[in-house]
Amino acid sequence: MTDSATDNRWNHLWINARIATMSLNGSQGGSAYGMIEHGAIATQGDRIVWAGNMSDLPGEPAALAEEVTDCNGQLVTPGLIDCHTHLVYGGDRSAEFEMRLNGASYEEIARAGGGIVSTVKATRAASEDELYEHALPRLKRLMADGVTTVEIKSGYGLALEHEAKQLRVARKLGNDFSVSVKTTFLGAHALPPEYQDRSDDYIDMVCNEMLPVIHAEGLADCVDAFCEGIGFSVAQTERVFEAAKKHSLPVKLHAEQLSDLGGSGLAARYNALSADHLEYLNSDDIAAMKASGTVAVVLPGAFYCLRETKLPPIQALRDAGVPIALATDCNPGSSPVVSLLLMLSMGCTLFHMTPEETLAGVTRNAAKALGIIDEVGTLEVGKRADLVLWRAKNPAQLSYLVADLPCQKVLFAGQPRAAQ
Ligand code: DI6
Ligand code: FE
Repeated sequence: MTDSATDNRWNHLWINARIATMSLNGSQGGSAYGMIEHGAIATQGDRIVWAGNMSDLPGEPAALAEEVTDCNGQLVTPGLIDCHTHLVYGGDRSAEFEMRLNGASYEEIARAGGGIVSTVKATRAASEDELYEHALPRLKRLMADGVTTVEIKSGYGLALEHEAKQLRVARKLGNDFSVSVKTTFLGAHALPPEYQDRSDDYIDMVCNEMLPVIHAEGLADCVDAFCEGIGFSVAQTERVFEAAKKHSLPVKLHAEQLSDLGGSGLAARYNALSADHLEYLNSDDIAAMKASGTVAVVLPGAFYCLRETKLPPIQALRDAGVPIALATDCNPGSSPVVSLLLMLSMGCTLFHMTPEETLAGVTRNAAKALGIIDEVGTLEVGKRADLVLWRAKNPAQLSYLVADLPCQKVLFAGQPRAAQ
């Protein structure tokens, strides 16, 4: 027995690991994946306190840490980060999916009360407890893929009471489970039926009535909007960004998903953390995003489900050096997806990203897209100890196997996570 008062050993030491630190791109002159081939990594409390080559360890593992895990040459990565989800919502849209495949048009479905408005109705009708129970299996499914941080947006309430309810559920999920939740206020997601033909009035309400209360209650870490023909204009989005700025909240944007309105350029002007979707992104806005450090978040689940044919400009983003992140966009309409590993596969197959780019897209660059790169996203001393041990040696297996790589162990904030 050791006396814990005098025990200055690390809490946990992982040895004989292939550590994909993700701290540098292979193409930036580091080793691919920031790999340490014969690595060890130590945690103390919720932090990483040592990471390096086995041969540089300052002693025998058993003498260095209370608990030692021998990884037998298997892969360790940062905990995965899903930086764009709409995980908390009511109802589902499977009937609408079926109607569409039986020939109904999107418009007919909308007239019959379907589409995004049907999710708004179901979300408004659901109690906080019901929303929580409904969201829980989706969160657990993400966690089963090694996700340790997830962003959750509002946007299906479209009225203060219901937007706040969605965000409270998101916060509660983060408090109740071994996962970090970042919340985003997306009041400007769609026009609620009671504001039909009065979109400017709705934006006034979002800026002057909803956002101040959401902010005062500490419910939002960030502000987002849907800048699109079927969403809100660039001018309306700018008003939302101005309101966010007044409250010192960072912004991000759904932009260039269905058409090129220049939302990404606006996002860059407001130093947005990210612009997301981007199939129709133009080269001027790519340059603007590079200059402002705005991350490009691509969403292959929505691309796939909508049978989009226009690819996001991955090569141009790559050439410009814009960091690219990858996320599920988990939502009941355009991306009923709850596997982040599936997005790695689709990122490679549909978007022609490399396996290293897709892994960076759900670690380092996803952390940048959430403004938390100083805290997570790479395996470096001082960062929170969120890491995953995989039943694999080669990191390409994360994207090669189609959503089918089991994680062997997950450490969240230094604590081993129980199987969900
Ligand atoms: N873009 C999308 O694809 C989703 N929201 C957004 O801004 C669609 C959401 C839905 O159909 O429920
Ligand atoms: Fe989205």
